[in-house]
Amino acid sequence: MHLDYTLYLVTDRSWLKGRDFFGVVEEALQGGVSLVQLREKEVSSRDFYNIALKMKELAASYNVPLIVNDRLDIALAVDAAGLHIGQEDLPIEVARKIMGPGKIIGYSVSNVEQAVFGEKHGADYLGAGPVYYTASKSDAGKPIGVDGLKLIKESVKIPVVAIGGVGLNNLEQVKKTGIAGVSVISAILGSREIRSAAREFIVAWKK
Ligand code: TZP
Ligand code: MG
Repeated sequence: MHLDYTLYLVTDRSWLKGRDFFGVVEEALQGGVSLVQLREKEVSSRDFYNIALKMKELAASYNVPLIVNDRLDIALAVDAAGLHIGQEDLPIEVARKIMGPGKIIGYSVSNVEQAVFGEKHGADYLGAGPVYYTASKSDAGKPIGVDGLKLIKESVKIPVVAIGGVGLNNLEQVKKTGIAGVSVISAILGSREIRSAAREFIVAWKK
């Protein structure tokens, strides 16, 4: 399955500040987000399932696929396009075996060794970072910088998406590394104008 990684929104409800979750994501979709990852760290399985089902339908109405963070069972239960896993989650080949060949598996990496490992074990794309400092993930680790991102990008053939502190202020530098797209939480969800924030990313990416 081919995915458009240009503007990959990762959800985080702590940025909502009272706004409606689906309303906010819909605005981001209207602004041009090309892929959505549902990332829930503190909900019950039932709630995760219900949210995922609704999010998948919402994204689908904009022709955007849904990727589920970490929870393979939820990804399968709602027939999401794929699953995103990190270094502490299920091994890629185990996830692949259960998900099947038709699903997308994304893998979080911070260095070349992990990137090469991920590609070798069947990941479809890599989320590389944190590129810059981020307040959105407490255990994100030390920023790898644009140089670290470039090394990762050059070490694999599969698409690489930059994550961590990516914003309009640094998009140009990040894009120069040849990556497939950017993965963003706060630069979109922390914005007061969600739709225009997303749109500005798309415009800047196309420049
Ligand atoms: N993984 C690495 S950094 C990060 C995740 C989930 C957080 C990205 O959030 P932001 O707000 O775009 O820096
Ligand atoms: Mg994880």
